[in-house]
Order: sequence, then structure tokens, then C-alpha cells
Amino acid sequence: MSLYFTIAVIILVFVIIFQIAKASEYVEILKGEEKSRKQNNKVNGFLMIAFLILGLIAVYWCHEILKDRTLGESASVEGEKVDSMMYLTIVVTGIVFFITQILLFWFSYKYQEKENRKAFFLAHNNRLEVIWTVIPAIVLTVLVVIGLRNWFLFTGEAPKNALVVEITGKQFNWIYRYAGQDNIFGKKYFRNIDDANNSLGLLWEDNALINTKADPAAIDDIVPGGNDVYVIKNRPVKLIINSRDVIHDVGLNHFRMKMDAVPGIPTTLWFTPKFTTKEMKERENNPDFEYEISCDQMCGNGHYSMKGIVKVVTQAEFDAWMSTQKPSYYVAFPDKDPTAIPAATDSTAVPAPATAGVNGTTANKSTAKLN
Ligand SMILES: [Cu+2]
Repeated sequence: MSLYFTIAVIILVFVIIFQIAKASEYVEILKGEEKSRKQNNKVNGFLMIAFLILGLIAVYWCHEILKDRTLGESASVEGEKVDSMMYLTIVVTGIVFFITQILLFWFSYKYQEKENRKAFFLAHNNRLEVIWTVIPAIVLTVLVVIGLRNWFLFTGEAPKNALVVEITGKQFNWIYRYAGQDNIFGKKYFRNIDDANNSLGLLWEDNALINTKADPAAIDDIVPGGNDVYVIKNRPVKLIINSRDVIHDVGLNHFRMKMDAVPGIPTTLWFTPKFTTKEMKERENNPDFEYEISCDQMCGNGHYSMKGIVKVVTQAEFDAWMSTQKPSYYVAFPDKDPTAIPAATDSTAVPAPATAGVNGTTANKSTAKLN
């Protein structure tokens, strides 16, 4: 019903515009075309100036309304470079905006049709063309070079002391992984993915069925689960970004960072958090403040809910948290955990990771029963 109504309104508006145009045509014939054109020119010239002034007031007004709604200071050291690029771009384009807009509307008014004035015909001017080609080319080159230098910094080699965290997007949440004691991320294989206990498909065990060999480095990898990822204040953090299904995007607006999560092609990003979450709660005067990971790529119907939380903590707090985390292999198979308190039966009787099992999961379930 509302569709028909909208169509009817649109048709009506067209009819009205057509009728007004037709009426003004008749008026011109009655008044004499020449005279009415001159009158129109004057009105249009005045409207151009009015539009310029109203437009500039509106620009200022928008600025006043929106300036407090932008994010505050960058929460990462490297993000400051993004902010300075942003300001530089706003200044450069802002100057061009004001000069061109003021000239555009002022000239339309100033050089409106007048009797005894003939338009000056300028066919070609090489010097002018060189100037307006070379200056923007130089300015844009400078902006692009600054951008590329920063891009290569963020996506390049992270400092040696960086904490490395893997983050994998899936429909519709994020999975984090820490390398564990050996500092090496174990290999994974997508056919090993099991949302019940191996959401990343880590190669814990040999699996003849899918012809994969176990990777010992995967045994101590930590997959905390949940929405929170812990990083450390003043210590660079390198994200290795993956996707399990479609293209997602790790959006870290407080840190001014953002990177696509592409299935099959790991991407990386590093930055150094400046303030802990606790400090930010005070700075922002908001007890509920959290650093957010938003998925910045339309990835499906649950896209809106794909929110992660970055907890920036001190090194001591991080160590305390990390000491509570168990490698996900031992979470999935508590009976394999050497640090677990031995049960009444002799725990050494439990075989080490089944190496020849037809299927890792079922092999483990059977050992669990045996135990
Ligand atoms: Cu997503």
C-alpha cells in the first residue's frame, strides 16, 4: 500500500514540476524572453551567494555538533601516525575546499550576465595547466608516500619483543590463539575443525583418514575461548589474522587499526597499546568502557553481533591471567594433561597422543573410556 502511495507522490511531484515549467514558459512569452532571462540571472546570482553563506554556516554547525563524538586520542602509539595523516589530509583538502567553493559561487554571482560586458574567451594556457596539474600531483604524492610508509610499518616486521596473538574470524565470532610455552603456533588443518573442542582444527594427532601428521607445536597452543583477548600495555602486539569462512575484518578503531581477515591468506598487523582498559575507563569517564573489535566487513546475517573485546592489562596482570589458561589440547583431553593431578589409576598407562588412530577424535574418546 505504501509503495503505491510513494509512486503516486513521485508522479504527482513530476506533474507539478512540469506544470510550473510550462507556466513559466507562458510568463516568459508574455513578459518578453529577454527581460525575464535577465531577471532570472539576477535571482540566480543572489541565490548562489545565499547558498554559499548558508553552506559555510552548515559546515561550521556540523563541525560543532560532531566534534565531541569522534574518538578521542589514539590508544596506540602507531595509531598517532594515522591521526596525523588524517589531520594533514583534512587540512590540505579543507584549504582546497574553501578556496574552490568560495570562488565557484562568488564568480557565478560576480560574472553574471551584464549589458556591455563581453565574455573573455580563453582557449588554452599551458602555464595554468602545468600549475594545476603539478601542484596537486606533488601534494597527493606526499600524502600517498606518508600513507605507504605507515602501512609498511604496521604490516611489516613487528618488534622482537612483540606479543603474538592469532585471531581468526568465523561466522559469527572471533577465535584467539596464543602460541604457548614454545612460542610457536602449531599447524592446523581445516578438516580437523570441530566446534566442540578444536575450533581452529589444530593438528594435535596423526590422522590417517585425512592424511595429516601431528604437529608437536600445536600441543601447547592456548585458545582461550570467549570474546576477550588479552594484550599488554606498552608492549607491541602482533596480530596474525585469519578467517575460517568468508572475508571478515579486524576493526580496532581505538587503536586506529584495521585489517581484512581473508580465508587462506593470513594477514598481520602490529601496534603498541598506550593505556590499559582500566586507565581508559577513567580517561573516558566511562566505567563500561571496553576496547572493541568490530567486524568491519559485511560477512553475513550475524555480522552485527561479531564483537570482540581487547583487554589491555599490565604485564603482571597478563602473566596472572595466562597462568590460569590451559593449552586447548588438554582442555579437550584432560586425561592427556601431564600437570593434572593423577587419578587413582596409574596415569602413565594412558598412551601419548594417539599416533596411528584412524580418527583422532574417536581414538581419544576410546582412550578416555579405557582410562
Ligand atoms: Cu565478520
